[in-house]
Amino acid sequence: HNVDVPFKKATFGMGCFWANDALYGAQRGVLRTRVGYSGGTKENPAYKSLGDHTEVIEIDYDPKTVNYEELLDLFYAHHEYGLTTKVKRQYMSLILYHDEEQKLAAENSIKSEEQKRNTKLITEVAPAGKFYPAESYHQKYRLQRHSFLCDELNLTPQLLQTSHVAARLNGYVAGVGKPEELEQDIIKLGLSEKAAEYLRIQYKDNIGGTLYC
Ligand code: MHO
Repeated sequence: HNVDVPFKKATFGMGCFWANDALYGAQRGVLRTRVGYSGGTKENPAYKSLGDHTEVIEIDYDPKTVNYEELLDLFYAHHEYGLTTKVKRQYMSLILYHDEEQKLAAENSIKSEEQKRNTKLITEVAPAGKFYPAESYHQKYRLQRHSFLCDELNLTPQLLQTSHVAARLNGYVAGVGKPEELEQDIIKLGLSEKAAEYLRIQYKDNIGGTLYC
């Protein structure tokens, strides 16, 4: 479940976090993901009482394998409600940066996206503050629809937020990721033949489909 390499964090709000958990989980260089609430001031928010927080995904990534700019490209390519129409804070377009380098990259990316699209974006940029993990049933939401896989992996509530293999599989069951990386992961993650076969079928069924609910 664990991959022990140096990592950086990235935090994004881009609509319902179920989709984004799957989107990022199966990307090259993404080690772990978890969804939660951040960007606001309310203490101990919950799904039913978010206050001024936003649904965000927190990504642990290996900067040697994927860079922040690539994660930003995905950010702009996958917004549930688009990038120009204002939505409620729960689903707002939000980049929470973890250092000055990310801040600069985020600000530059907005400028260049605005030029490319010839329109103003609603995306906001702010420093990453306290992150409140969402309730367990929101973590790896797509994967949790497949109890066979969750049982195979012995997933616990803790592992839903920290497991490398859970992050990857949560993407693959939703049809995200490249087929050759799926095959590499099946070997690297040591999946059983039965789990591998199951995963391939889910992946094929969902590839190219919408990630949103
Ligand atoms: N459309 C989903 C959104 C869930 S999400 C975690 C629902 O209404 O349940 O915001």
